Amino acid sequence: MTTPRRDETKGRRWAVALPLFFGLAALAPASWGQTTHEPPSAADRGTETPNAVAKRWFEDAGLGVFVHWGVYSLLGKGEWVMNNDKIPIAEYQKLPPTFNPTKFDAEAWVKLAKAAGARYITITTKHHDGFCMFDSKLTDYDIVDATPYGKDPIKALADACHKHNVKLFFYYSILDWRHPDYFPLGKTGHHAGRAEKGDWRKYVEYYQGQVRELCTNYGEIGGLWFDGWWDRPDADWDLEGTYKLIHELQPGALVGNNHHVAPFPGEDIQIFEQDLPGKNTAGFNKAEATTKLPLETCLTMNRSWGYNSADDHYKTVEQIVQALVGAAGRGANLLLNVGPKPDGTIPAEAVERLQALGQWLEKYGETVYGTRRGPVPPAAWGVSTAREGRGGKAPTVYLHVLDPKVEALELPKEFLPSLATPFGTMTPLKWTQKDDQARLAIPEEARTPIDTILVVTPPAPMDVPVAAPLK
Ligand code: FHN
Repeated sequence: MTTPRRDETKGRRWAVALPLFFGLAALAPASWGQTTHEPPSAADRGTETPNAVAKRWFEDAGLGVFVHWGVYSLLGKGEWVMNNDKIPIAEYQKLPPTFNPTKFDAEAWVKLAKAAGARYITITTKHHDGFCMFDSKLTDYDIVDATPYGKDPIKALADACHKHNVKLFFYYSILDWRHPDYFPLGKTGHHAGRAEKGDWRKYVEYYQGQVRELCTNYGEIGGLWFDGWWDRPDADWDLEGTYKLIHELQPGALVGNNHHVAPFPGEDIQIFEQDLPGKNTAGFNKAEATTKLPLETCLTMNRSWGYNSADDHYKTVEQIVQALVGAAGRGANLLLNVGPKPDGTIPAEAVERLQALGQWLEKYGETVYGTRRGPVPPAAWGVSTAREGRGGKAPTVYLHVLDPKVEALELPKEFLPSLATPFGTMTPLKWTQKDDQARLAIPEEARTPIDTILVVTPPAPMDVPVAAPLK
């Protein structure tokens, strides 16, 4: 999807409007100082490691689509149904022979993700139930060997992603409720009817072997997204070895682990679940947001990850856009989840929302893609994002006012003198200075539903304490 660029209008704004307001002093070139991962200079780009390139790509990406899909989808009660309904392995194993997602269309999924404005897809290759949605030579408990479908949807998705220039990340649960060597058991999976024995080393070998398969059989991938560590936080998972393997096999692949604690060595992104970085309303995120790694918030579109036929608690488009913008203002991508049906189609409610999000991004994408969190910390009124000016030009700050009732913003006086205009207009808004604060008035006619975006080019870079915990 192409994002409209503002560079031409921005140039005009500077050339025509600015001297009228503040004089040429405001044109002082700036090196934008408040991002954690500053874009490298053109000279440095050639020497960047694939890992650094991938991290920068990730930070620029803004939005991903998360897909929770497995044999649990057949029961329409979410991906935890085996554990929640205390279904023993012997019963649960009756699901794969009835799983035949004939309507699965990898190309349609990728096109939908693109239409939503997503730059990547993260899909469950194995969830906690242990069933593999990819062709694994290390087990028969996979979609190719154990279902009438008999094909590898991950391969089809990888091909479609490559074709349409969308990156593909693999969710992989290291927690496994079925594998006989996942022993001792952790906090969950106690009703699976498993024998009270197993060789943990063998289990680690098994999961690492599958990671090797995922890094070898699907061409270039975006990365691995692990989950389930929290089931056995004290176990020896040999994550170091796992991460090394991934980085060796796929130097441009990023490693994330949804363990809910501060990042471990070898991880390339920090993940937050159901909350924006710095928040913990859902109780998962005990760790503070690091400033050292790119961040990502994963979020359900209703209240379930896997398909849940009874869950109609869908977020509104407004809530989803505000989550995306709220994430961007905290330096994070949004990984927005869908739970496809057992036939391989994506629920209509999710399709509608993805399309609407794409329409919003089509118009306002430049205030999200390629930005970093801005110099104004998240506040009750909204957030700021920022992008470095091209060719040494001053940076651009986007103030996202998410509360339409807000009539004015109190900002640091370092914003003065500057031109502030509502996005897509050349109409300057009025600043007044009061003590140490610059007050920016937002008249009613300048406000737009969902997100009033004000574009400001401050006269000089502003140092903000990015290391401070986010509010
Ligand atoms: O238990 C899983 C859950 O099913 C889902 O996959 C989410 C996605 O972030 N992660 C786990 C809980 O942390």
